[in-house]
Amino acid sequence: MPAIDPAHIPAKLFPVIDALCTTGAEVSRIIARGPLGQALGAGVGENSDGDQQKALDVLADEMFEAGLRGAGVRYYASEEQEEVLSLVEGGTYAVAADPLDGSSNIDVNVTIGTIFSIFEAAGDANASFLRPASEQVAAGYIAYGPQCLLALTFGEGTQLYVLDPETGSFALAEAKMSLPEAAKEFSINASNRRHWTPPVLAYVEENEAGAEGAKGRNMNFRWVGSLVAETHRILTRGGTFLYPSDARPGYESGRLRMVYEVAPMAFLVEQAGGLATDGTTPIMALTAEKLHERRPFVFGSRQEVERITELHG
Ligand code: AFP
Repeated sequence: MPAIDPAHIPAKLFPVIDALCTTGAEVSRIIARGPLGQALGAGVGENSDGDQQKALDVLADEMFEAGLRGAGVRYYASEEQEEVLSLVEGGTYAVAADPLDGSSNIDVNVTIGTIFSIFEAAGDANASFLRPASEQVAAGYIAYGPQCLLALTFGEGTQLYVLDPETGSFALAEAKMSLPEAAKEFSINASNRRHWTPPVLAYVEENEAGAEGAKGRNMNFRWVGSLVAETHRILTRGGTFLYPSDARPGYESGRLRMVYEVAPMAFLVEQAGGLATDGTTPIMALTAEKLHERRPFVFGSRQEVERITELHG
């Protein structure tokens, strides 16, 4: 039995998506065993960007690399690896992934995930990924939460699948996700408030003023620290997410990686009717210049993202 219902997946891409789902289901089983298995949240070193790596970061990376190799993928770019890996000579696709996003949540049983972005392989390894976000042929995330979910786009809407524990296969739950235009919630790491730029501070202050302020309605605040969990909540019931640039050294372009996190999430969000920008410019119009480059990231419900763009002048 395939690891995902093939009905809504382009045939050419099916082996790659099936491999991602097979591996995602295995990762999900490992996560579900938690402390009964290995110490998944144990620190094991640092990646080339200086981020702390947990045991599950490394394990998931190895598992996705092996799965994608088996599916004939040409290039694999991972947030956990410094360079692009050449997997299968002559393969058609190049896959970028954050194999385990939200790793600070591993030990506390909060939703974590895998994010992936697929391009047709180009001339060389780096050129396959350093190109406009609009050239992605597919993108998705797997959320390891109360349910194991897959959100997936091929540029014709965003589909939602659920891993059925009875069959071990991802089954279609929603053929076309639709992100509500208005939002009642916003997400930003508020501990960085003193470092924010004036437009970001202005947006948050508008939300805080709620019904008594210019906005005229109350907004709730949420922050999980796991982009996959945050994106899934916003795709489901609307909201906004901001990881902007701020004044901390090293955060001139925010925290999130263009290739592994920002571009794929932007593709999914826009295909569900939302907007994704770096504060001013649509992410889908941007091109990564370096494999691990960061980008300020603002996405979510259309009206809110438009307001944030307006505040950026
Ligand atoms: P980790 O995987 O290192 O925990 O990073 C998660 C993440 O890339 C993204 O999922 C969160 O939205 C963001 O970082 C959280 O950043 P803060 O630590 O600044 O809250």
